[in-house]
Amino acid sequence: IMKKLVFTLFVFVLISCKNDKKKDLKVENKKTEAKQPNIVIIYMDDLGYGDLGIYGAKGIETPNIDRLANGGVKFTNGYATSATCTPSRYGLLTGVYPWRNKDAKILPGSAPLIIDTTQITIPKMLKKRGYHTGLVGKWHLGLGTGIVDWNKKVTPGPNEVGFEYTYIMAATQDRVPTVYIDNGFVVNLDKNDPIEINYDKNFDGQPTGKENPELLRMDWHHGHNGSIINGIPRIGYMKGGKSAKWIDEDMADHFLEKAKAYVDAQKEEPFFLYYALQQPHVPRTPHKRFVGTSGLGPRGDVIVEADWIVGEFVKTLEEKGILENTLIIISSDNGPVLNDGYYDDAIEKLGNHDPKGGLRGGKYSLFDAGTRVPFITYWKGEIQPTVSDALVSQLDVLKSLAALVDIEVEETDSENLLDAFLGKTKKGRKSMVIEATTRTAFREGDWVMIPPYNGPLVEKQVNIELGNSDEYLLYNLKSDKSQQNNLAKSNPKKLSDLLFSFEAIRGN
Ligand code: NG6
Ligand code: CA
Repeated sequence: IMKKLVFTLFVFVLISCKNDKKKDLKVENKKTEAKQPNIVIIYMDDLGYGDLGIYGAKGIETPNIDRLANGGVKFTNGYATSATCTPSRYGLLTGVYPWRNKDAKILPGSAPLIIDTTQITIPKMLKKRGYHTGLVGKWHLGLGTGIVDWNKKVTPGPNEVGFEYTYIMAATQDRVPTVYIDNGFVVNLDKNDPIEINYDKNFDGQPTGKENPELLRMDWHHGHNGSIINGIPRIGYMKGGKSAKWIDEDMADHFLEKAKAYVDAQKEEPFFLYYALQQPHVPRTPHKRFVGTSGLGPRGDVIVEADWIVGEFVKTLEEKGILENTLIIISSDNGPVLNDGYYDDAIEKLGNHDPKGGLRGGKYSLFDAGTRVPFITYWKGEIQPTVSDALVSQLDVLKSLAALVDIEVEETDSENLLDAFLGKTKKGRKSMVIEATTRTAFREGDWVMIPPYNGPLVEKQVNIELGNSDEYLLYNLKSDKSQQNNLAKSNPKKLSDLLFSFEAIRGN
């Protein structure tokens, strides 16, 4: 009897263990299923570390983005990979340092695609996990393979590196062609008025900013004296395509409409949307609803406009009942610039606002304001609000999203910082290389080291300190946020430590 009893007990224990395991497995499965939120990256253009209310802006109100930051993680050490647009976007989407790609420099509107179509990208990776992938807004990573015929399907482009739906501007608001491109096709193009683009010389008889100042409603300060479109002189020359040209003031609303429609169209699958806003890049052309809303002139007004756009977009997610199931990441491609080539009162009306948020430098600079940018993650109900000083780079979005949706990706420069992005830890990466116009520097912990570079101390036209110097620069960003005290001489040990780690990555 005893033997029988022990045996029954044994069988009972075995069965209940098995059941428990089954239960665990179920929970596991559920967990993986649940971890497929929609993912939206809202990427601003030239928005400085200090340009949002939540980051200390003065005279610019950004209640909608502030609300997301207050309900999510506001990073104080969040970085773009580069101090200009193309390289930063390359780093964000591929997880690869842009200085590894010699073509990752500010591109003309006619440049070929610089992402290899065999390379891993965020949308490609998410597609493998069943996501639908969309892109609305600024591209600036090149299109085609050399000479683009804008009157035919423009390819390869974003659709060939992972995006299933794309509605873009090719490069920047100040570069031709000034048209929208819908999945490779120029929108509203009249076949009888074909588009021609040239970045070297003008087309006969076409007015330019240089030769026809009487036709301008916005004056150029430097560069930007090519074709005149909507009274604004641009970089490069464009002929034809009259019916396809965008209206600058409507661009924000236009992209918003497309972004909302994209979200609306997504029914079954989770989606990834890369929503790349054009503000506050030049030319700054707020819709008339926003003119004068900041008191800082067009630069402030377009930031207010962008904030409104973000609010409307989030409202759409709310109305569709999917805000709780959407991870939103907001950041900027590089630091701020005031006069980036047009007279638009950005300097005159600045008041006591500091777009750099107390940092040194700006767009184009190796000093911190070049690459340290607003960085916010928000996921209603999932992320507990916090301010995080974790060191995070846009490079890390790729690997972290891979971890979120539970997919293996090949090694890149990206690190899995998912817990930091979800506000669960304040531990970020240990170090990273930063880049500005092909020059590189190195941050490790609170320290940053900038090697010597030839070149002007200040880029006069934009009035920004570039970080060039004939000696090594070493700063402790914790005690010296504005990089005033060069400690290279007084702390040679730190300098050589950083140099050693830097060279190990940079390989020179
Ligand atoms: C520069 C432009 C600047 C801006 C920048 C790209 C001149 C003189 N300056 O060459 O206005 O367009 O390129 O900005 O042309 S970015 O944010 O896309 O990198
Ligand atoms: Ca930019």
